[in-house]
Amino acid sequence: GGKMENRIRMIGVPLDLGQEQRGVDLGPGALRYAGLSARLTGLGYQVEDIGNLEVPVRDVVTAERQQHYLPSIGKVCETVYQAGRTAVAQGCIPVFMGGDHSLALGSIGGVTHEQPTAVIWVDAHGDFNTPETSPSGNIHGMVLAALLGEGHSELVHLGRPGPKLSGSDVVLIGLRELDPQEKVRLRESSVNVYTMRDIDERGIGAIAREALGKLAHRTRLHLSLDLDGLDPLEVPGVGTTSPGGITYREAQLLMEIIADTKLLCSMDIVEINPILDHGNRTAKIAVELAASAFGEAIM
Ligand code: 4U7
Ligand code: MN
Ligand code: MN
Ligand code: MN
Repeated sequence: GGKMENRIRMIGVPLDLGQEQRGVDLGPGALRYAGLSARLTGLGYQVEDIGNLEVPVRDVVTAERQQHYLPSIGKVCETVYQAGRTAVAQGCIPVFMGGDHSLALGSIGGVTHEQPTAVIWVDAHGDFNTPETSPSGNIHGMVLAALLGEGHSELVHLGRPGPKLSGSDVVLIGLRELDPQEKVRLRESSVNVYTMRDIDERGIGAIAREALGKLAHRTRLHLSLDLDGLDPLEVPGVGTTSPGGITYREAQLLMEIIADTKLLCSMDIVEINPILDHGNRTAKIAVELAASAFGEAIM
């Protein structure tokens, strides 16, 4: 591990079952249309797009609605897990194109199968609810908790038994909307948290460097980019908008500082909702950010 591989494998996961709004299942198409593959190829990577993994259409699995689609999300994430595990075993960098954030149960599970991996989780939300603390019951708000071993056992033991991460392997950046009990849980955890207040006070450059310092015990890095971490004024095409987010420029600097480490081994691009977007702007910005994270520099 450690050195950045030269092959990128794009994996579409048109999963919208982790939340209630229609449209996030169109994310992979929006990212392709915005030119993700060509941009990464232009950086010198060998890029392979393996298409979309099979995801049941929500209208077909209506019987699971009361369970918030837990069985189907579990099944999809098993396939995501295997795709991630395989990509890493074959020396590829998997880029998971969501879809909602629940796919990260599979992606992060899979990429940590052989070797531990640190995670930078960019988000307005903590995604740290359990079924007991969640006000919505939506799985996309429970993903990080499940990866750390708490919540639905179908999710906690997905792919391989037990937790996939420890709190100290994770940094959350961009938080500004936590549910009351989620906040308590997060405070009591060992997860490293940088809220919007931290970014406002200290600047994203300082935060990015400190965040990477907290993860220096690992030689592999996964970036889980929930586009709602950015400000909805700049990135309107997301389901759960929260005002006052990371600006485009701040996000660029964060990506560039991540690229400098050369440790980025896998990435999720999630929560893009093209139906709520204006002219595919959100996917275009996501492509710009992915290019920076994988080493594109201005000069
Ligand atoms: B996302 C929420 F209640 N906390 O649990 C919940 F506010 O992956 C939102 O970050 C979760 O977009 C958002 O449903 C999950 C809610
Ligand atoms: Mn979010
Ligand atoms: Mn999220
Ligand atoms: Mn969201």
